[in-house]
Amino acid sequence: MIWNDEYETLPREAMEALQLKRLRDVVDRVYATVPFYRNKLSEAGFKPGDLRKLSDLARLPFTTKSDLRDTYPFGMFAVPMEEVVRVHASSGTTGKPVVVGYTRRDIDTWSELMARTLSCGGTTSGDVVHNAYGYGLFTGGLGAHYGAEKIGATVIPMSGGNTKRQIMIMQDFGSTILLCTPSYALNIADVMKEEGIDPDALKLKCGLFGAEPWSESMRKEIEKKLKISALDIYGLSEVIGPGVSSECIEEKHGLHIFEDHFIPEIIDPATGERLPHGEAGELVFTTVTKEAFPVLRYRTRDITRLFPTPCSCGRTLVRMERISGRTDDMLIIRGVNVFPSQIESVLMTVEGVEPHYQLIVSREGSLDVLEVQVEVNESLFSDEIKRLETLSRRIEHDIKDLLGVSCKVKLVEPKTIQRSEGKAKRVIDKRKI
Ligand code: DLL
Repeated sequence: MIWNDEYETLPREAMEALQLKRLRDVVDRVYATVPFYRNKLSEAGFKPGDLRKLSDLARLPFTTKSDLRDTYPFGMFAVPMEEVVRVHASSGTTGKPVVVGYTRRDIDTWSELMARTLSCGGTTSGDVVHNAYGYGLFTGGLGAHYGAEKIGATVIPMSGGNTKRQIMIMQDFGSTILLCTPSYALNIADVMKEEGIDPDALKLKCGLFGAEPWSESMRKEIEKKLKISALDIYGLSEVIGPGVSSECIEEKHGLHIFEDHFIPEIIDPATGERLPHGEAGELVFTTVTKEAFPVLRYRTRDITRLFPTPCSCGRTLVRMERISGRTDDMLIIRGVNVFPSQIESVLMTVEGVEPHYQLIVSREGSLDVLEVQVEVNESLFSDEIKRLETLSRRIEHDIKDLLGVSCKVKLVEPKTIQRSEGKAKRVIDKRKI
């Protein structure tokens, strides 16, 4: 099912003409309103009007997460605050989040894009959409919510957590579409099994899963355990949130990018050179319709490749392969983006803790588990066990406070964590996805 026939099936030439028109418009707008972009564009010798063809995009400078940090919180907004009706935020590399803003029109655009995404999974006004993405600063909950309402479906705004209750509501309310992270979908399936609930007792048909990496084998497992079709959906706060690209139920092969709003490029992360279709590299997006928070050539750090092969669903939108990794050290733990540097910033506020630590991530059942091992100095380590335990609890609490993820802190003897001979290996990720 295609939500917006006109734009999702545009012939290539018409799509490129539309992209060029919109790209010129956004470059003019940010040049006029965002000092960061005016400076960056001027440094690159670029003036509004210089953009003649779509390929000129490759001459524009990149934008990175650290640019967003430097302009925290609202420095990248292209409209006055009176026009901003909503903000969301995602993890930055330090203690401060990245803040993104939306005008009323941006919220409409986002709702349209999420309506498209949900339609990729066959959602109609007759469906009951069980939305277990987190509501709050995270873009998942509210983004999906507005899209489902736009379709006219019945939305259950569950947010995450309390799995047994989620299952009860799904049974009682007759949920047909499930929205959550893929690992949470597996968790729901496991709890259903423990509770002796047969998936046939539910009306679920399809799930739209994203916000973290997953694999084909996880798809198969979710589909088998919940007896549904499982689709991959992708997005990031800096670009809009979910609603950037989505698989279609017809092929479940690659995610269609909503190119009339976001122009994708793949670059070599080392050189910044643009790579041709088919080659894997870092995904870069330019938003061409957003008003409050447009980004030019934003480096997502996500690795994928693009392929323009026609799709049997009828969409002409280019597809991206599922995300295969990242170029930085960001981890996603239970759907929350975590940078090792954020944990380090908490550890370094604690007296007696040494700057040697390691994060061990594993999966128990379908749940991510994070253990933080950190060295403490000799005098602290020889202290009473009780004091050490109190200290561990305090660090666990501070990490939870800052990042919103629970972890287990293990204080270890000086010199037990392996020293690096180059780049420190801060993370041991034992998850098999
Ligand atoms: O995770 C938006 C979202 C919400 C997408 C709900 C899909 C569903 P952020 O919190 O800003 O936004 O995190 C964005 O999550 O750069 C990827 O590294 C990762 N990510 C998102 N979707 C996928 C996916 C939301 N389908 C970061 N596969 C992105 C792999 C994903 N990684």
